[in-house]
Amino acid sequence: MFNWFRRGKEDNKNQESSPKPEVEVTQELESTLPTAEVDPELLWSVKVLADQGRKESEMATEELDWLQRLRQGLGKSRRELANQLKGIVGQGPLNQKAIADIETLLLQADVGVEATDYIINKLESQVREKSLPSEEAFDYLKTLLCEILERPLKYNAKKQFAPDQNSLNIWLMTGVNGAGKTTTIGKLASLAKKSGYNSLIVAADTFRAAAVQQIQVWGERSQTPVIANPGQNTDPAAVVFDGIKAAQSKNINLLLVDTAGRLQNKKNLMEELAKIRRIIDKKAPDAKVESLLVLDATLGQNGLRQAQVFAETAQLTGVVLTKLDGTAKGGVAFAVAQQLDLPIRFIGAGEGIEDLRPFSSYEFVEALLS
Ligand SMILES: Nc1nc2c(ncn2[C@@H]2O[C@H](COP(=O)(O)OP(=O)(O)O)[C@@H](O)[C@H]2O)c(=O)[nH]1
Ligand SMILES: [Mg+2]
Repeated sequence: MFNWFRRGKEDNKNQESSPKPEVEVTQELESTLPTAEVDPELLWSVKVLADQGRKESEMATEELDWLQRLRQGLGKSRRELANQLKGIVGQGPLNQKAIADIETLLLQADVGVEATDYIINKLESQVREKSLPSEEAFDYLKTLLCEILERPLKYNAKKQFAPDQNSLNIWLMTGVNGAGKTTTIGKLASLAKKSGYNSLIVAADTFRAAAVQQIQVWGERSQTPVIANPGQNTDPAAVVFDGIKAAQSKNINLLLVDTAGRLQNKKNLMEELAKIRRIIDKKAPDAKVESLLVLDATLGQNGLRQAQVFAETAQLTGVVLTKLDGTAKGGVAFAVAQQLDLPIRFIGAGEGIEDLRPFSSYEFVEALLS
């Protein structure tokens, strides 16, 4: 079965921001295979999982594949950020000039003013206390970046993000058109199925007939039933109502709700979301509701500005960051955590059904900076 839940030591250590002690597991792998045959990307993936306390025997191929894809996907961001950072930090113990250069670099990488200020202040006070040799400085920087990503979790009850097995979970996907809501629902449905959940998709983006067809295709791909209303421009809240009724009668764990994202008609959109929310609160008062903002990473800070509209009205509980493959704006993840104060729950790095995974700040920072 697919491992949605993160196991072992990471369950306890997940929220600690300091990098985990390194385990010599990679040597184990190296010793079993001739060096020439070991793919460095695979070795990196094994090491990232091992550093989180995972045993090699517990590592699923899917996870190792995903980590490699994540690292490749973040390649552009890494080349922009990591290589230059290493260049600056590698010049010797951190000094004022280096810190100023780091600041410029972080701002260029869409990390955002607030998150950058936080990092720079921390670096400055650390340097005032003691000398920070290159390697130590780089590790400290990684720790700070993890800290930023994990901070929204401190007052956000659920640290491990998976559907509650004992109740109905309703996950609303919100966000502007083109952000990747429908695609994310398809990927989530597939992940849920592999993890043993019973899920149902609700086609509540009823504005365009094509949107309903698109989600039906994802329903077929993920072998997940789709509740939709025939006809165009029907009431999205009514479809959600049908979805809740179906979920309650069919013992469904997870209801994935696709919604419309027309920002041009902001008032209607927000009223629509509010109405969906009222139906849920009334018809499924015991359900665990998550309102996830789907955000296109390629838009960087601009996407964040659009998202403010949803943050104001959609009672958001988390973020799904999509399209991390092939963008140099991976740094926006830090701006999301810092500015929206929301935990990132999943990341998408590709258009395929397998290209979505639960978010791990440690893995993200490693993939971005190693
Ligand atoms: N490269 C890439 N494309 C994505 C990703 N997620 C979604 N897309 C593409 O983005 C486009 C818009 O996605 P869609 O799910 O229709 O967005 P929606 O309007 O928010 O429902 C589609 O062409 C998707 O294939 C991703 O993680 N990576
Ligand atoms: Mg859509």
